[in-house]
Amino acid sequence: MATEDSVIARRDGRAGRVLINRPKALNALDLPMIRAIAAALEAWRDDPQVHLVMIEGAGERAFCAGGDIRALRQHQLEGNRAPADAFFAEEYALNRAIAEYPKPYVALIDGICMGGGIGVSVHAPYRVASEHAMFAMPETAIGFFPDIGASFFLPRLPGQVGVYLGLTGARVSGADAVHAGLATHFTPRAAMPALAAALAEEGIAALATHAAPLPAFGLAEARPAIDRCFSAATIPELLARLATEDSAWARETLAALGAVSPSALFWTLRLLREGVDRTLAQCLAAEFALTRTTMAHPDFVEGVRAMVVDKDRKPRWSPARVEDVQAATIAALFG
Ligand code: QUE
Repeated sequence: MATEDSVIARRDGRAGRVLINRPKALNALDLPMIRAIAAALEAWRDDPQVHLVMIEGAGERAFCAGGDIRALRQHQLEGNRAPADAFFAEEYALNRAIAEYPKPYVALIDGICMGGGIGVSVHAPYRVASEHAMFAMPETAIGFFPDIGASFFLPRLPGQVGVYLGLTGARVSGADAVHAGLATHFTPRAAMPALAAALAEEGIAALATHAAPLPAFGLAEARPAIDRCFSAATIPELLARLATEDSAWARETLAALGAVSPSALFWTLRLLREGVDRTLAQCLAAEFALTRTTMAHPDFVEGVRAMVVDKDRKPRWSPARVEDVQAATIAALFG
């Protein structure tokens, strides 16, 4: 059955190994895949032969590019809420199970890691990124919001870096992911198979012996401006602060924020600020509630159309301008 092949779970020495195996779809997660990963973790929880868990993506391009958002858009268009409820409930339960897993869990990230891919890695204690890793939380570009526990982990990254990443969808290299706190170790692609073999043979101690020197933080120069601008209380204030910065980074960042859903900027900033005082479980519950209201906003269907379905990259947001987003409309989405 295809759903069995899309996740391969096997024991290798001291390790339980999960391979996310849908490389043609950049290993994007659907509900059967989420169930298969959850089932493997459950089976290994009390298996004395399994001392740690490893998770990898098949192929050279992606660890995991997110969720099967195209199918969720189609169900939304048909007025069928049940598939999204099931998908997000089980995806977020898996995110939490990973955070609370009683054995070491190591994600080997050697390619694209976005959205749901971050969800099956960032909550674990060990996230190894290669020079081919590319991290992003790009959901504002599809009229959605950074979910999978992002309202817990983004506000806990250094300064305002997480808020910057969550609003802009900016891409982060493997080395920068370590500096930013999304990853914990930097290991080149060429050393990944040896690391996996050593983890299977020796256990978690092998992590320390396969690291490479970490390149400098690509965002170091922008860090003061990130903290100055992304600490703003509102989106208009944030944009006004960026406009006073005279740098290529500020101009690129304004352009990035100008392309995503204006409404998504508002609901994402509110969600991320509220996450500061919440537990992971509380964040996931708030995110689940927000999936129901934001998916019914026209920007979700339009954003997925423009970025994932038609790929014209020309979404027609409603409203189209930040100035026209109504505070009451955003507040209503939070119930
Ligand atoms: C923004 C996003 C996503 C995206 C593109 C964006 C996203 C997502 C996918 C995606 C990737 C691979 C697939 C697929 C969907 O693309 O969240 O079906 O095979 O899951 O610009 O947030």
